[in-house]
Amino acid sequence: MPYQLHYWPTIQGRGEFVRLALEAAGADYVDVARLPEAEGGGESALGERLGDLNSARPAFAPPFLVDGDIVVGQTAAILLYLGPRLGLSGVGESDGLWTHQLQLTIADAVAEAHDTHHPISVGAYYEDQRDAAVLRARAFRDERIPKFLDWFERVLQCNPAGSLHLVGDTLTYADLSLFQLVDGLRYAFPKATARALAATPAVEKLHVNVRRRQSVQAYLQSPRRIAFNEDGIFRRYAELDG
Ligand SMILES: N[C@@H](CCC(=O)N[C@@H](CS)C(=O)NCC(=O)O)C(=O)O
Repeated sequence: MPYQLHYWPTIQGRGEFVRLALEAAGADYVDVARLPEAEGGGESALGERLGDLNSARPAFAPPFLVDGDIVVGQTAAILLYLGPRLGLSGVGESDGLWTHQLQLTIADAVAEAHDTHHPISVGAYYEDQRDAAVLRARAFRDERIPKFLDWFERVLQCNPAGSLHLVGDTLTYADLSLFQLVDGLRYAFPKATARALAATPAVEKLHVNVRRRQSVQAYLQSPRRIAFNEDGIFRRYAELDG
């Protein structure tokens, strides 16, 4: 039975962290909402599933993963579940826990990146909160991007198995997610991210190396990879970069 990923069909968003893990591992999965409506896909199917009153353990928001009887929501929890099954969470409990912590930190950074364009309300238009967004983005660029990337640089440099991976000496979903975080930051804040990456060479190298992996490269070049756009989490608004 293929894994079923349920996520918005037109954005990378948080679903991309799950897509990358499934793709990098060559897992059998269906991106359900991207199927035609006639085949049970589309946004309406996603909404129906979220609103299913028969579910005793409903997901709060996409992404969520269905694997037989199991339904897992929350990006970091989905990856915690998939990690050992896909061979992407290192070796043993300690590596698994560390990989999960790294993912939760990436989730923090993703939430902050989102809040640069929606600092007042998730439900209001960007244009109606642009002034606050400009202030929020400045602080994110000047303080938070360097702080997050510096911390990941330190983790890479301190890894006893070498600075090519965050955990041990093999690929984990944390490496894939850091790749995606850097990719998103580079899209949304090209100038600020270039400055931060100049001081974090191991992070930059990880980004290059993950992109070069055969399965990742094949995915990125496929129609399954949705391009960044201004409906997703990482949005390019010239007034927010600098
Ligand atoms: N903490 C959750 C956040 C999930 C989330 O915010 N999903 C967004 C799309 S990326 C959504 O559709 N949210 C709808 C809502 O919060 O009402 C996760 O990491 O999965």
